[in-house]
Amino acid sequence: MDASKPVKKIKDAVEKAVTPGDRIPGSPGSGTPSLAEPTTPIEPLPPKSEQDAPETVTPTGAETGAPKVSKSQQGAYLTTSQGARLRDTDHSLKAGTRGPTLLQDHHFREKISHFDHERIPERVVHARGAGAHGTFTAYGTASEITKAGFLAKGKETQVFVRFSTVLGSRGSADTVRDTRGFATKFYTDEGTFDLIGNNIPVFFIQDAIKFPDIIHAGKWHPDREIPQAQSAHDTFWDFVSLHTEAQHHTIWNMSDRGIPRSYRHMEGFGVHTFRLINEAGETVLAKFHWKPKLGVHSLDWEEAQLAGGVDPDFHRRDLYDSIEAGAFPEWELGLQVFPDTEDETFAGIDLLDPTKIVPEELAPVQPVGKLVLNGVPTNFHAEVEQVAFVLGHLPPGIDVTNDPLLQGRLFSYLDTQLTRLGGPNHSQIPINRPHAPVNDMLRDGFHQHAVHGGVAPYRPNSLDGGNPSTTDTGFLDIPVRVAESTKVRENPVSFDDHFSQVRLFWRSMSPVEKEHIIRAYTFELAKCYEQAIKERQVQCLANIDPVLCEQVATGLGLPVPKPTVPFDDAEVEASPVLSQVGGEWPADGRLIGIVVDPAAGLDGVEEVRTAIFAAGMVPLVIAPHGGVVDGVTVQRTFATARSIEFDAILLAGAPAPAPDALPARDAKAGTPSSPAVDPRVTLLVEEAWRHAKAIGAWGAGVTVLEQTGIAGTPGVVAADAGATALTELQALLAKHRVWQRFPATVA
Ligand code: HDE
Repeated sequence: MDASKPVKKIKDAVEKAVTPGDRIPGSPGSGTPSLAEPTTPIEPLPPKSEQDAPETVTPTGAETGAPKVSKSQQGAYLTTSQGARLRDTDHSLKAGTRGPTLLQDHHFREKISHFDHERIPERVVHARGAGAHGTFTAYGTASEITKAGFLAKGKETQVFVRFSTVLGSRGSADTVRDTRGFATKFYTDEGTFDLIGNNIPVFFIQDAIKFPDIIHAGKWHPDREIPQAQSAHDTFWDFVSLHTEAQHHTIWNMSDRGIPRSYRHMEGFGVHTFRLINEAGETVLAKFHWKPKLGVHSLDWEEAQLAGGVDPDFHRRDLYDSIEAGAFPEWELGLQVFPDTEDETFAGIDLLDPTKIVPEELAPVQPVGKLVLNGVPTNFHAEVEQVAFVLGHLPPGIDVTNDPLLQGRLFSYLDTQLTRLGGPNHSQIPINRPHAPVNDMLRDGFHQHAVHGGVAPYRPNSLDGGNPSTTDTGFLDIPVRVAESTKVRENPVSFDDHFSQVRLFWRSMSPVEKEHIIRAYTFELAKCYEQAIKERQVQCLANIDPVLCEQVATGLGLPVPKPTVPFDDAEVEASPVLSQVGGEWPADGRLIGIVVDPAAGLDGVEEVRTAIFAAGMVPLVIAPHGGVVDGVTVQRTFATARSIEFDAILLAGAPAPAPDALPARDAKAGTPSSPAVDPRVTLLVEEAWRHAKAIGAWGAGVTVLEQTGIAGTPGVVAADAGATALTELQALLAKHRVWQRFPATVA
């Protein structure tokens, strides 16, 4: 990261965010006259055709360039959709001031009717999401194995990425326990490449035909449409306990991977094995991985639940705030590469089985390029809602394998857009337009935007000069031999192993991560009503690990069953790279809350803020009330600050209870008490401590540590000066959490 620029941008963004009035002409202190409406007419909008002209590429042409800039709301005069200027848009046309509205009011009808149709169907899965623009730059390291041009050394390609949860509706909370989608559209010169992955490297099912089953089980119950965005209910556990190939994906969901800290802190996986081909016609098999620059980090479960209520947009906000602040999210794209052997296995692992990983210790992930997200959407609907990822969008050099899950997805993604985006011309929507020249012979249909010339959209033709023609440099379906076989509805025998890699995952976890997994299973199953379902899942756990099974069964008050699938310990090794604990990572964009006490003054606070900005992080000052205190702008008040927002807390004072604080109670006496520190500050600190966050204090702030009883515990820093407290806090943040604070009852 460029050392100076992002810091300044972060600072600017924070300053802007705290005084939004400054950005609104006419608001107090903005320096502009107070106006209800703009009075200086600016140039009227250009004709609609020009407003809509694709500045990137035409549906049939090759003009690439800067992304289209919307001109909405910039012209002086309000018009109808047809460009007729309007005198009034606030009153409908009526038969007298007290009379009924007239059907004749065409402006009213256009306005209301368009509004009535503003929504489109949400995605059948992955409905809730957020998207961003960025650039992918290739290292050139993949050029020997694939001829895909966007992977050639130094090549820069524009991308659009959409992150999502799977189960919830569009308005559901970001921080639920779920798989996350990580879909990337590369606008390559050779045609669009959509890499549609998840943050979990395996899937619930091995065959696409079962997708409706797992999704019907995971989504809400059909009678009452509850629960929303949850796997903690009977139908989900009914399915995964009966359908044991789902157990691998399920343990990833129950681990901390199911509740990411942010989209910036997630890995991404293409899941399936793909086949790559180089210029010489040689092929390899490969799996795609995204590795985040900031490491893989998660929320604490209680923190995730609180965030669901306090800030349901937690992940969206983090993505957009970090981009606007200049702390651009970054990932490296990497490949695991395997020889293209006839049996399509590697180290005994069937590469066509999407419920299996290949441990990175056996096949290291080789970096092939870098993704930087540096642009927020201009319009959520136009871009994030209308982006259509389609698995068959492949450039020359990348092809599919016979993975039966992948094969089914090749149908579903194109098909679903017909309903969602209303017809077959969704590739002409600006966000979906390829940046490569398009010269197809697809014609007509709903929402056709192109005015195609010519008379012969067919081949062969002589009337349009025989154009367009095909070329040997085009997309190549790699001529893989398909074994002579009989039509069957069966899986290969190798797909029958449903437990060895679940055991591998469990054994790769650190004690604290195992503890979290135990708690997650216990929580989710305790939310089920059917005893038989709980027992069946506990039986599955017996086939994964005796300690896991025993602890969950105890938590549920159930007997501990014996395994029914034999353990072959020799085959099961750990993959340490799967653990999130250990290692140190950049803390870019982390949020540090600074609690101040205006009554005692803000000594040292400004210096600490400057040092936090300089470290690429974001300080947010928390005070009893808003405004400016001792020259320092307050960003959060005790009423608006909740622990979930902050990665660490610094206490610069010990503020006494403010008048608007809820009365605290002396728990033993049951009577109101008069605490020395505002109870909202105490709650903030207690929650941050419980969620294993770093906490520092200096000066009077140290007394808060004492009063909450956390002084001297791991990850709690009492210092003489703010600078010292911050330095120690930074060292703790690099490890993400103060892991020692979580109880570790399993080895
Ligand atoms: Fe998807 N999936 N999926 N999926 N999927 C969709 O396509 C489907 C699967 C993934 O941000 C849908 O445009 C089937 C695996 C992401 O717009 C739909 C099967 C993986 C997104 C669909 C799978 C994914 C989707 C719904 C089993 C990880 C969000 C809306 C064969 C590798 C894309 C849409 C976005 C979305 C079908 C399994 C990832 C219905 C049939 C495995 C990230 O087409």
